Amino acid sequence: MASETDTTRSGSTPNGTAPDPPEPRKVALITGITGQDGSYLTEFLLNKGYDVHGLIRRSSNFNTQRINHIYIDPHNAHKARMKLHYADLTDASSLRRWIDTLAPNEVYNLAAQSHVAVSFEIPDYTADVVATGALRLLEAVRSHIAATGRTDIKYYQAGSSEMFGATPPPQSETTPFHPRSPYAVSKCAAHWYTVNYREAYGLFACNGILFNHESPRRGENFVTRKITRAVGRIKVGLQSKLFLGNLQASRDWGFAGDYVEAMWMMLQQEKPDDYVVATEESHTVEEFLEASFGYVGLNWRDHVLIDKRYLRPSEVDNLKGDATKAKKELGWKPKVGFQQLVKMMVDEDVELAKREKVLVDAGYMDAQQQP
Ligand code: NDP
Ligand code: GDR
Repeated sequence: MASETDTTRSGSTPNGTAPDPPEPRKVALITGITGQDGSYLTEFLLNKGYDVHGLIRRSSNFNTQRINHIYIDPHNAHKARMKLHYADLTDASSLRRWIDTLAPNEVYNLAAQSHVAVSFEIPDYTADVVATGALRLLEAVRSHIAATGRTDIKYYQAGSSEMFGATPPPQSETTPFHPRSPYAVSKCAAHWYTVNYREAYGLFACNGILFNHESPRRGENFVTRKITRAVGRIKVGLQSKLFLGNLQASRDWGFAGDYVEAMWMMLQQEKPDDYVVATEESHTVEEFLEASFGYVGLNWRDHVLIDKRYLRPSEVDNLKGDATKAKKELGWKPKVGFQQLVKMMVDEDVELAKREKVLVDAGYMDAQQQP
């Protein structure tokens, strides 16, 4: 994390002249800061010396678990480099207010109803947050620029490989979109809003078209984490069955920690542009099962059952990115490969399951319950 002393340096230079005033810290504003990517991006930007502001939505439960480790109590606010504010992508006034108040240099729009299957259940809410939400935020940035004359604001839009949908791999920036869910259609709209604000108003706005990226912080109802959570719990005896849907879908799975770096890199370029970010390697859900159960000496076939509830009305069969442009122009490349990702997730989830087991054995938790 950036040192506090950075802004409190004083004194004169060896030749007696007054030192240059310290560079003001860059300010980043992140929507979706409580999500998987928001937490990694926050850590990354704090390490780069940014002040980070995050927009969080009101919840009846605490929703800051992924960033608690970097949160500093407001009573010690002078030490805090990350601050949280209430807003919602469905509330334009809150977005405009925080853009005006915080005057960020970089805006990362990561907030979304990000679950593809759930988007079939709540399609218009998904569109409101994912598509119109992006438009509201772009409009807040545009009107802030119009009111202040600032030229130093950059915008990142969290685009998705789901936009390619039914178009066969390899998928690159020039591959046509063929979205297969309300979520993916909404991401296409957000993509084109971003392009339009770049063309119409000269906004420095980039679309990252990111393929699936996972981590131990991945939401537990995405397939990789659902599997590694089950592996951990089966290994320690808290669970025996795992219900899944389509095992033949193929995804290009990378590590979220690598992918947030690409987001930042896009905003450091001279010109705004759109980039595919991917490992260029694809695996089926079944291969993920083999790798994760096999890693702890289990056979997935003894535990996995198919539940039709997890099949989607229209599926995306095969995603595999071509990240040539990001590699060439950004100098980005993934550091964590498939097997390493699986091991990282399984290791953490076995440890988590062991802690749960202690609570279950002591009678503080039901085996069915998850903390
Ligand atoms: P998560 O689902 O982990 O996080 C989503 C975030 O959005 C959470 O902070 C959530 O808040 C917030 N959010 C949801 N609805 C609203 C709303 N109405 N107003 C404000 N905030 C809201 O997603 P990821 O971190 O995995 O993904 C980040 C972004 O990247 C998303 O836009 C996703 O669609 C996109 N993406 C993700 C990929 C991946 O593989 N992870 C690949 C490609 C794109 P809360 O914590 O309160 O729920
Ligand atoms: P995805 O991720 O839809 O690619 O979207 P998810 O992990 O949900 O599904 C991947 C594949 O696994 C199949 N699958 C199951 N999926 C879930 N969630 N639960 C199951 O039980 C199950 N069984 C099989 C799915 O059918 C699918 O084919 C993610 C999200 O992070 C999006 O926000 C992001 O834009 C894309 O990745 C890129």
